[in-house]
Amino acid sequence: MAILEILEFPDPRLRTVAKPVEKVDDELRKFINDMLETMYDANGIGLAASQVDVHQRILVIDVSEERNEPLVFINPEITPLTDTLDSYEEGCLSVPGFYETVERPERVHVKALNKDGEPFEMECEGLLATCLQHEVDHLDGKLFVDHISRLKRNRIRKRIEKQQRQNA
Ligand code: GNR
Ligand code: NI
Repeated sequence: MAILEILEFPDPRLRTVAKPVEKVDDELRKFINDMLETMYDANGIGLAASQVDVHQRILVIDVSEERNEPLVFINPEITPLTDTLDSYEEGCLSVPGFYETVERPERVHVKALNKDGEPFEMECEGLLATCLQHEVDHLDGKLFVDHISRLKRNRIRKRIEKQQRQNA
């Protein structure tokens, strides 16, 4: 197991559109275990492969209290189930320290492969639906800050760039 480095906004690599996984094998499962370890270590409720600079359509989520219900989605396809939007104060491990309200469909259907490469489908709502859409955005090279005003986004970018300069 290994803890992977998480890319931070405005790193252009976060804008890469991830490619579908072609084969679910032991090597991929090892990477998925590293993603889960990285997500738990960072206290995140989700992580997309894009955030660790692997541009394949893989994401992991755990929205349980006890942090013992890992969900793995490979090649996820989501469809909104309602026009009703839900607002959540979103954060992102790639935009550390910033939280903004984002509206997204409150219920979605998802079809994906599990870690054994088997297809499954489920309906999601609440925080799970929000997190899933946030992670699929990452696979498409999008970040939650793309859903807020340009003014707010630029302000966040400048503050993170300043922090990165101080850490360098
Ligand atoms: O840990 C995370 N919390 C969170 C809170 C509200 C909406 C989405 C998220 S996902 C985020 C982890 C992350 O950056 N995943 O890409
Ligand atoms: Ni994120």
